Parts: sequence; C-alpha cells; structure tokens
Amino acid sequence: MGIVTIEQKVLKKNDEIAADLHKRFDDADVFTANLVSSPGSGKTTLLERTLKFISPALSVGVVEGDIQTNLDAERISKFNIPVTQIITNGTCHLDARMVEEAVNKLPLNDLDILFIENVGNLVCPAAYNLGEHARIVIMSVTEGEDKPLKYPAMFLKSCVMILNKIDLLPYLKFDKELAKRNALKINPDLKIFETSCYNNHGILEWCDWLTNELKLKRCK
Ligand SMILES: Nc1nc2c(ncn2[C@@H]2O[C@H](COP(=O)(O)OP(=O)(O)OP(=O)(O)O)[C@@H](O)[C@H]2O)c(=O)[nH]1
Ligand SMILES: [Mg+2]
Repeated sequence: MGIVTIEQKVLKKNDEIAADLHKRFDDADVFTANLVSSPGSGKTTLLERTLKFISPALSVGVVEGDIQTNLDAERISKFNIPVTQIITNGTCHLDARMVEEAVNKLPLNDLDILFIENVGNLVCPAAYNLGEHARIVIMSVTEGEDKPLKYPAMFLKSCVMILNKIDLLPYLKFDKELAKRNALKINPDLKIFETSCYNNHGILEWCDWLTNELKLKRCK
C-alpha cells in the first residue's frame, strides 16, 4: 500500500516536470520524439539512418539514455550534432528530471528536432512522460509477433510503431501482418512503418513523416 503511494507521488512529480519540459519544447519550437524499445531493436541505428537521410536544412539534437556507457552518444557525435548522454546507473528508464538536466546542456532554441533515445526496456519507460510530442516504439522482427500483446502499455502510449530489421524476414518465421494486427489491437491509432537500417527500406517515409509532424508539433 505504502509502495503504491510513493510510486504515485513519483509519477505525479514526473508529470509536473514533463509538463514544464513540454512547454519549453513548444516555446523553443522544437519537435521532440521519445524512442522506446527492447534493448537492441535498432534505436541508435535508426537515428544514424535518420541523420543521414533527413533534410540537412533541419537542425537535430539527441539525448541518449543508457544504464551504462556513452557508446551511443559516441556513435551519434560522429554526425557533429549536439548530443548529451544520460547514464542512469541502473535505472531502467529515463525520467523527466534526467531529461531536463540533459536538455539544459543543449542549444534547444537552435534545434528543429530533438530525439530522446530511452533506455532499452519494453516496460519501465512506458510509465514516464518526458514532455515529448511523439513516442515512437521500435520493434524488430526478431522479437516475436506477440510483443505488443505482452507489453501493451508501450504500444498504447506510442503514436508510431517502427517494425525494424525487415531485411531479416527471409531468415525468420515471423508473421509481420500478425505482428501489425497485434499492435493495432492494442492501439488502433498506431502509425506503422516497416524499416531496414541495413538496406534503408522505409527510412525516407519515416523521415517524411517526421518532417511533416514537426510542422504540426503533435502526434496523429
Ligand atoms: N539486420 C538488421 N540489423 C539491424 C538493423 N537495425 C539495427 N540492427 C543491428 O541491431 C543491433 C543493435 O542495434 P542498435 O541500434 O545498437 O540498437 P539499440 O536499440 O540502440 O540498442 P540499445 O541502445 O542497447 O537498447 C546492431 O548490431 C545493429 O547493427 C536492421 O534494420 N537490420
Ligand atoms: Mg542504442
């Protein structure tokens, strides 16, 4: 009983900071996307492809979240864009306070898009609003069609699902239509992209969606 109360307080405080962050993002006119997935679904690789293919006229910043290491920030820094690494030291998700600290180190007013790569985990990040405009769940074809049914909160709270690694389909028993049906069962409003970061399938469509959304500054 006591634990539930503390958790509710933590989440309420998180929501307050997230609301402030959201206002800061709006005031700075920066579209913010929170990338969530299981470990290794391809969040950083998708970011690398996005940075390669998105219009060079757009200014992009990245907040990287990991339990340990700054390996992902090192990968992104090769693109010479503003990037900050959050190391959570064991916490399985980012929270709004961590993102606030990271954002304070970024030139927010100069950005058009801010990506927040969350800690690889299909459970905990679902509960923590980071003030983002869009939550993007990435699922790769090696994870099994049932993941949206087993981890519904992540799919319910996202507005886009990216089905990644589709280049591997010829080698797997993975029913992609069933996976999409399962995701839509949880969230009928999900917009779904099929991508391969290896042969770039679907990356341009994803970049076009982003470019459009940042004009609208909201999901759906
Ligand atoms: N075949 C294939 N492999 C991919 C694709 N995208 C990413 N990978 C590989 O998947 C592995 C994990 O990719 P990352 O981008 O590091 O995954 P991540 O989600 O950022 O991982 P964490 O940050 O640790 O949660 C790497 O070996 C990538 O090369 C893809 O479209 N196809
Ligand atoms: Mg990563």
